[in-house]
Amino acid sequence: MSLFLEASQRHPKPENRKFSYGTAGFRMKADLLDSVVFRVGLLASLRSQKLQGKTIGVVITASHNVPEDNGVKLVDPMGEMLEASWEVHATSLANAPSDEQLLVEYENLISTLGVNTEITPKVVFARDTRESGPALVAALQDALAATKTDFVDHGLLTTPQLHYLVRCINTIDSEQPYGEPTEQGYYNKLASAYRKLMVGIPSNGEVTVDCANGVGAPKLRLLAETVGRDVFQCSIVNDSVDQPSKLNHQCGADFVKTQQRLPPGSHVASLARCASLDGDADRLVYYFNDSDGTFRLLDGDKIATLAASFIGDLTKAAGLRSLNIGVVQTAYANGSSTSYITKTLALPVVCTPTGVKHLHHAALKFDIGVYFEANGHGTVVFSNGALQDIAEYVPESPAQAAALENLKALVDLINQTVGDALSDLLLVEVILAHKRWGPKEWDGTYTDLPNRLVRVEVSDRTAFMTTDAERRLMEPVGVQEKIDALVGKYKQGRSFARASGTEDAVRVYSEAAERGEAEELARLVAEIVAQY
Ligand code: G16
Repeated sequence: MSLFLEASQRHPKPENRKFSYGTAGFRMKADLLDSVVFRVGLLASLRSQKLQGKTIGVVITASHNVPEDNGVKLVDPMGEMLEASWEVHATSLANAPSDEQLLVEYENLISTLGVNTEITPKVVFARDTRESGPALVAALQDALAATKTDFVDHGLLTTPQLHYLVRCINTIDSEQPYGEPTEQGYYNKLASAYRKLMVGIPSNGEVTVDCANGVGAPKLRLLAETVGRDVFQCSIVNDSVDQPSKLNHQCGADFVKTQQRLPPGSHVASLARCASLDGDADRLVYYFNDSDGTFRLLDGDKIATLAASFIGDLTKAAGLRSLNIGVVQTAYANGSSTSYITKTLALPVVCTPTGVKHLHHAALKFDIGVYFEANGHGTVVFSNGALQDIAEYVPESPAQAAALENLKALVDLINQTVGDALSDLLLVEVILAHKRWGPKEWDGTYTDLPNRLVRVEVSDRTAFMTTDAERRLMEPVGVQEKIDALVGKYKQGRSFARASGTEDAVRVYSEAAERGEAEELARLVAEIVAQY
């Protein structure tokens, strides 16, 4: 074990720091992450051995966060987020105070989890464009070398591309291979599905895509080339990946969603479709300027409703009426979207805590589960039963056959492992083209209640404990009662506060019947929160 200790000594844990595996892995200032990434590498290797040598993924990214931050998360064999029960192991390894204690923790995990250390572990990894990425990759490689892990460095990829690769690698010899395990294989799969869905459908013209100056820019360019300009035209903006300080700065999906305005410097005609990705291209929001110059946001809720209604229509048209479709949202979902789904689309809605890991699992309970966070992170998952029904169904008419072919192509177009901005972009483009809708028609499906999301800095965000899918605070004691008293004063008022799992802050969300009231409610709840 001297190899282990020697390697660990090169990655000392900062003193007096407590790390925890949050909404999307570990995320913080990049200069605090070296030991954490090293230890995540150790856990990735153990997880692979525990799962009989299946390939585990590691992504080094801080997604929507500021350029100085970075993060690391693990990807399970089917391309899903790390199983929740292993998050505590990640946290305990990350917090072992010394190299010797780290070794003790590591060996404890081997024995308590019954890990067979004879198995050669396999790990693949990738990173986003942050300046701190290469040094953190070196820390990860150190751990993988110390544990004699077979690994492949995939360099720069979007987070969902790495999820895709992990699933492809682990299913290559199975009955349901997910695809070719290469980056080009990813583009080919999406492009071929998109082209099938666009046969005979006039293209909707150009979409402008703000890539947050992140990894999504070069990857979208490659995807667009593979799809072909005859069916997919996009204008890529905010693509300065060579200037790391510009990442997510005044642009990107998080900026547009929270500021509810165009990225400064945008020059787009009214009613032109615009979209923004985030720093690792796992979130997507759409928006446009109305003819009177008003900014209109088409966020994750609008993408979910668009996808759910289209898939619902398609399954019916194909004759697959028995497939149950459901939508999964979080507390951030606009109240109008939830009413629209339940009343107009007549589909069930489930609410989970924030974090794709929670939504994904809830979505798997439906035959077809559509899950999106309002911030634009989401996808659609098809159960094995649904996939089988779609594969085996014998259409009874040419119309059913055509709908069935489209449904099959849709299954391939959607990255079912995790929310994927590039795949979701093509999905939205296909649906709008099929419906012959511009952004205004899409926006007109329902009207969002005015809302506001505020970030509040507090001395200790861990003091904020929630219940009821994060809609109510249990601690600090008494805060929820104060929020309730305020909310009661506003027509259609709703507000909640929860600690962020990716930033050192508490988020406050509010909505109300009038814009001014939603703003005021958010400000007053933020004032309450800031006192703690
Ligand atoms: C991550 C998670 C999302 C979550 C977001 C914000 O997104 O993957 O599920 O909505 O963080 O989480 P929180 O409010 O806890 O900070 P991303 O795009 O940053 O990876």
